[in-house]
Amino acid sequence: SIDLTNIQGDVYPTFPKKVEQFIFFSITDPSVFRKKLGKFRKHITTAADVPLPKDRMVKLTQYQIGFSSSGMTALNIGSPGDSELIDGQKKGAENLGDEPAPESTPTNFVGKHWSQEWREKKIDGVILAASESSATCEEAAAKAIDIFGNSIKVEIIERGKVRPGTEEGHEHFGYLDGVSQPALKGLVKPHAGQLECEPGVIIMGLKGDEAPPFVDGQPGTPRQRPDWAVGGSVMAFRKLHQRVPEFDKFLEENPIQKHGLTHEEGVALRGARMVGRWKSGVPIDLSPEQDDPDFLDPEFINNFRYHLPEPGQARCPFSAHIRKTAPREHHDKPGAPLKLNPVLPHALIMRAGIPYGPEVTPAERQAQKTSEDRGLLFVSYQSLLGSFGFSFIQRTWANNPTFPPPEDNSFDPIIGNAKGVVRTRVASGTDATFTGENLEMKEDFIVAEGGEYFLIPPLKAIDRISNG
Ligand code: N7H
Repeated sequence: SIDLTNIQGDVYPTFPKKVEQFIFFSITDPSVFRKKLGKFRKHITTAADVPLPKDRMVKLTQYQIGFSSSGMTALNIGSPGDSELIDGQKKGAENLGDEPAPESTPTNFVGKHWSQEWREKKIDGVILAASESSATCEEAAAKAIDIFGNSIKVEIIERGKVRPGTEEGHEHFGYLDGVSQPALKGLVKPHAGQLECEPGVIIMGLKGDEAPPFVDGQPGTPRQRPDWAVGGSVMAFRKLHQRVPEFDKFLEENPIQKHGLTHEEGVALRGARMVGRWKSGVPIDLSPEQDDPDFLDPEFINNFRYHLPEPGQARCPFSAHIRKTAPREHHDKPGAPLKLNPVLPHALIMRAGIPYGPEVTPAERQAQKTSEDRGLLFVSYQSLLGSFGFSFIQRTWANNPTFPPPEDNSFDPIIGNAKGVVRTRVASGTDATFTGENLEMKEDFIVAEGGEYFLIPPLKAIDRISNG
């Protein structure tokens, strides 16, 4: 059986939250820090403490803590075996496709859109404080900082907040987020069609924490983890700036023109075909022509596999964001055998991000140009980054114009990065009526302003670190 008291709670089942602070810190005194961590331990919200979906709106404050590669070194934690975690995201950002700044060199990559603080600050760890209001979250964050006292220096604080009113739960482009999340076998009873994986895909050392090669029906090779790492996970954090007025302008200028569609309907359909879902969350694979609220039901909303009635892209483009990042079951031709199926259940991530920044202002809407910083504080959890977690999905799927087969010329129109090398990204298939389509996107709608990878240790390892 799985010891839920040993797993931090934003990893699984993820924190219910309206407001969240990410407190990025450096460790100034490791031995004092260890003692303070021992005090903080009782405040950490474990998987056993997080309320289940039916009463997720209860008022509570939740905490989680993690360490970057430099923090792991400062505390002598040892390595759980993840080279991308050890290298850190600054070094890995080039491979994620971030555009290089002019001062970037072959040995020192600098992301063009990375903010000054994310370029320069030394980040050893992160404390997550999540709550139901800004006031309680500020209080919770201050309390955590107070517990660690002078043993840490707060380097960066990122503040996330759900969007207001009926936009709650929607990211800044307007699409409902958090609709599809993998059900961990043995822990979660899946809804119809919900993607499932072994818990070890997300949590280290559990069943399914395996290395390739993956052969259909055969288990992979179990990864060798040190005992202390069992129950841990890796958090990928990315501050992703979203250019909302520019995204809206692009849709306005590129409505799908089909007989019987008004301009607004053509705009909505183009956006839905770029994402793979309507703004409501309804998948276009189930409802390709219009946003149909009948599908807004947990037993329908994820019950699709992209191959009915046939596996082409008439219903959902191969390039759609959700099809690029989670191809579900994949056939490339009618009647052809399933492709990728040994890999897909290993390439799932738990997503736990939250929007940041203000609503689009009337002035920005009028100018069709962003002047305020807003976007998504993207968070994902996986047992290993490169194969087959966040960076694998970003690098080899979203940024790869030839994925999924037989795709041959499409970035993920939402998050696909082209390193600034290709100025105009293209996506095909977003207009089902036009087979030779190459939709040109002359600018990126999302750019990374910073980020880091963190080990989220199991509670037993927190005890070991604090006593060490
Ligand atoms: Fe994505 N968006 O608004 O367009 N994402 N995403 N994402 N995303 C999803 O199914 C979005 C990002 C995944 O199981 C939805 O919960 C935005 C990164 C995966 O069917 C929407 C940003 C990566 C899924 C968005 C962003 C992913 C997914 C549909 C950044 C990984 C599940 C709602 C600002 C590298 C797919 C839902 C599945 C869903 C959007 C980032 C991956 C609306 C705005 C960086 C695996």
